[in-house]
Amino acid sequence: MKPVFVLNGPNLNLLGLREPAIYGAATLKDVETRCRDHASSLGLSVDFRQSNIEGELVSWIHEARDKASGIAINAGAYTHTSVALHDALKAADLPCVELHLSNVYKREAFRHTSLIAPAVNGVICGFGTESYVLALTALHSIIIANKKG
Ligand code: CA2
Repeated sequence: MKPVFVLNGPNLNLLGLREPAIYGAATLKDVETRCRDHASSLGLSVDFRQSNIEGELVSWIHEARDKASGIAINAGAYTHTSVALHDALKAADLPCVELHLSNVYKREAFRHTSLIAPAVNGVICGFGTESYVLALTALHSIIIANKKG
């Protein structure tokens, strides 16, 4: 099976290095390891990437159309601003799950709006690193259901 793309947006390279009270102590490398372990327990593989550049994330979503079986995306702050990511996810025509480490609804009002949520199957937020694990489980369920249907 093609890998699941796990895409991470701006500033997530700083995970574990700053603001542990909000985002926890795990580094992005720790998150990647957790994703790889969980994916392999589900029989999936992951292609794990991070970029601070909106256009690079758009290009990776385009790449996923041919090379991935689904997308789990923490688009970081672009979640709240990016029509380009919305359009790319819609065009990807793949199972997609949006995820966030923090509960964005307990935070500033500008984080309460997601421009990408209408372009994905579902949204997971507020569970720290576990949000990635839950997103992979959800993607796996959608992929299996699509195969049966
Ligand atoms: O909770 C999440 O996962 C977010 O996607 C994280 C974004 C934020 O803009 C979203 O509203 C919610 C920010 C990622 C920045 O991560 C940092 C990690 C450590 C230090 C500074 C930033």
